[in-house]
Amino acid sequence: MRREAVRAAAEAFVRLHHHENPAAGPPEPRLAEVAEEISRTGTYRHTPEELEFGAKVAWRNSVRCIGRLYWRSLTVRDRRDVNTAEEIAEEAVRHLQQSTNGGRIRPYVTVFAPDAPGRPGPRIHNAQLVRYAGYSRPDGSVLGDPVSVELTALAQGLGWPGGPGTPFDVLPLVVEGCGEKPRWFELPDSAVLQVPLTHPEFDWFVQLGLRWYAVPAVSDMRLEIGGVGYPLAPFNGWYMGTEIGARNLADTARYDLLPQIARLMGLDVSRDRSLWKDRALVELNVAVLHSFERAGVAMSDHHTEARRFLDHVAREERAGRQVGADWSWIVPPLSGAATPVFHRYYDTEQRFPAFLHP
Ligand code: HEM
Ligand code: NRG
Repeated sequence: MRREAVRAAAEAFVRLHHHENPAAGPPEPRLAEVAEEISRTGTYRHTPEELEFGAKVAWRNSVRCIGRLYWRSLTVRDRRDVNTAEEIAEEAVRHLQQSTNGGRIRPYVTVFAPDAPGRPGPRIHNAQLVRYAGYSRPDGSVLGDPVSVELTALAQGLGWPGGPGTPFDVLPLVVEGCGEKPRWFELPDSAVLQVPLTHPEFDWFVQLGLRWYAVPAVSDMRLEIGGVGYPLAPFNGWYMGTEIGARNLADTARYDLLPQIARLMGLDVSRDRSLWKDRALVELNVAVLHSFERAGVAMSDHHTEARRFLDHVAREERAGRQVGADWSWIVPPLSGAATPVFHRYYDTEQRFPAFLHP
């Protein structure tokens, strides 16, 4: 970012922070301090209060996120002074352990060193802290999660020997410290809570051997606050069931399980009109919600989360703020029109601070 752009973004952010937090006093003294630091160094250091406020507002501004009602409850782990791959991996493990909280998942973000002029911050190459490997086979098929084929090959190229060879092998973290080469780190079992999937009525379901991890922790988005970029700021909340049941396990480009489940249900898979895909989808989603509940792991359903989102929009409007939202991401991939978020349109403007795809 050019110095002029940093200055403008910093000013807008400092003003927003003081506007929403009157206890911080008038913005002028801080504006002068930040302007001086930018002139001298090309960037500036956020106070811990600014970092916490900036991360919360970045969540609040995430137009694709239906879970924003609780944006104030985000816990911000300030790890801006952590730079080496070893320490980053340790902190990522602690992030998972603390946010998992035995199944009572809490929203967390860990913020690592920012990009500075001539000195890019650290990176984790994984899209999420926990994901399953996807091994390409010679016949072109994939063992595991096809979305992870690239990362799996990268880890193997760095010397990762591979997991036990199940469809659900947890990937190692591939960490690139500031100015270091990428290295891999195995996640300890104590950091990866997983839920085996069962169905409340179909006894055969357990034999599919399906499972999913408890905590979605996105690690490939850049946190942008007031002209400062944090390339590594993994965040998590809890899952909405459809993310797993209607996408990860169902998409043809992912685990593609609908044909197998429909056959086990005894449905006619030779005709689209039997609605075998729809019926299998519903039962897979029933299994996901049932299994997480039984395991005591936090998860919401799409009807509840959609209602909460509209509560959030109403609450924000009462506070004088417009909520940006991307309809195609907010509407759940199952029973869209049976949820209230389907039946309206949204302001689509991207506001800052923000989580962005690099
Ligand atoms: C996206 C739910 C917490 C930031 C999403 C999506 C869902 C969701 C369903 C769409 C995902 C997809 O279709 O692939 C939730 C729930 C939460 C939660 C139930 C529970 C607390 C958070 C937190 C943050 C966050 C804590 C950040 C601090 C985002 C962002 C995206 C997103 C940036 C877009 C991801 C992308 O572009 O790939 N969320 N979320 N969410 N959420 Fe949330
Ligand atoms: N759909 C992805 C996860 C994306 C983020 N979803 C959340 N975020 N719930 C998947 O793994 O299925 N969160 O921070 O809670």
